[in-house]
Amino acid sequence: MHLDEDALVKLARLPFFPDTSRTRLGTLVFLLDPSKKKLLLGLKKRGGAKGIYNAFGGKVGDKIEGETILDAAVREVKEEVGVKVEPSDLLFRSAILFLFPHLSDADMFVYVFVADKWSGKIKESDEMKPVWFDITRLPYEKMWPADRYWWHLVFRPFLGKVVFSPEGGVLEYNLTSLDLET
Ligand code: 6OG
Repeated sequence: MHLDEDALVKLARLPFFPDTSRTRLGTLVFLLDPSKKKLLLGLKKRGGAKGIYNAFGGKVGDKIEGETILDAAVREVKEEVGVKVEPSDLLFRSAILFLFPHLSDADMFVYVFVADKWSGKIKESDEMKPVWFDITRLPYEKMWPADRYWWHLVFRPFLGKVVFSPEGGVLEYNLTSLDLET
């Protein structure tokens, strides 16, 4: 199911949609090959998450004030891996609240999308080295520590909450199915 911006905003009625004055909004886009057996992840080349594989994305409104969630997702995929995804080809799947209670400015509410269509050629950027992985063999030891609990659910919509410890481990997590038809 494809969701427009209105539908994304309706998520605000869910139980733990965060206070956006304190919590940044982010995006993550999983690119899936046409056989749906391989997933493209990017190896982060710089910043705090250097050496970590992740889907493509970033903070909403970080570079362009007032941009929408979908615009931000499209922009980050282009910047990080060089391809153009049409907003209508972004399949909204899940939303996850990442909480860092020991830090004052790190909480993020991330909208997760899957796309299996794009135009242009996948290429490495200054920020990310793209690598295809068999979806049954993702490099969990080099991913964010909570990813192993939730990533496979991106094909079944859910609302997630993950609380991280000061040491970077997962203190607790909670995943609730999302009924996107309502
Ligand atoms: P910057 O704009 O700060 O990164 N992101 C996470 N991704 C995963 N898989 N797990 C997390 O657990 C994450 N926290 C943030 C969302 C923002 C990007 O990083 C993602 C954005 O795509 C804590 O470089």
